Amino acid sequence: MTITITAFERSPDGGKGLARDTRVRWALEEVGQPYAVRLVSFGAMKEPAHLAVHPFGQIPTYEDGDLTLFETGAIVFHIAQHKAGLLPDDADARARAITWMFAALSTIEPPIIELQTAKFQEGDKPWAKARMPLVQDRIHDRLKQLSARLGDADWLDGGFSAGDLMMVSVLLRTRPSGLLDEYPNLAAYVARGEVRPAYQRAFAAQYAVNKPPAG
Ligand code: GTB
Repeated sequence: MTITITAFERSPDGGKGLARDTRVRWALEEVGQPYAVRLVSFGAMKEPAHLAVHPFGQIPTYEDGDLTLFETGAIVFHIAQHKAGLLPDDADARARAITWMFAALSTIEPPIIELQTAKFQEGDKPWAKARMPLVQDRIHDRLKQLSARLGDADWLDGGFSAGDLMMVSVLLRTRPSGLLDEYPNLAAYVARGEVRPAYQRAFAAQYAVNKPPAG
């Protein structure tokens, strides 16, 4: 049975790999699982056929036979649970890696998304400029704490895991803002994730779809 994920027909980021299908592609590449991609337009995402797969009309989704999943946390966790390579065998280490997945999604990602919302959806509001430092401070608080925890380690808890895959994916979203450059160990951590062959393959696959038209 072929595993099929969904992705933007054309990502607004022009191939920077910031849309969330990249983290699912990366997980599939890490475990050596081939997959197919169904591209969906913004319009099609809100149509009944896609809403039946994703109740919120978003990408990515994951289909494997009768199993349909949405939410990247659930998808990456499912892949990591069923294929070797993303979670340690030791039960405690496994639980800690899963904890980092949750930390990435529920503690680090929200303020990062808030910054993007403040810039792109609320940037023209009269209060936008005054609010921006607050939004940036909330990201700095979290990045400072994460940077202190990572220290000079390569990965968050021993070897590379699904926790790192998710954390690097989330941190990558700060790149356009330049915020990450203020934390050299986090910037190096993200770079270590990006040079992994599995990430490179995932990035190349989404870039092939989303790269800006030539000329
Ligand atoms: N919590 C869900 C998950 O983790 O799966 C969030 C899914 C989600 O936000 N999907 C976005 C989507 O489908 C795409 S990734 N949006 C369309 C909609 O809601 O109508 C978010 C995203 C979009 C674009 C960029 N970009 O251009 O840089 C980056 C990230």
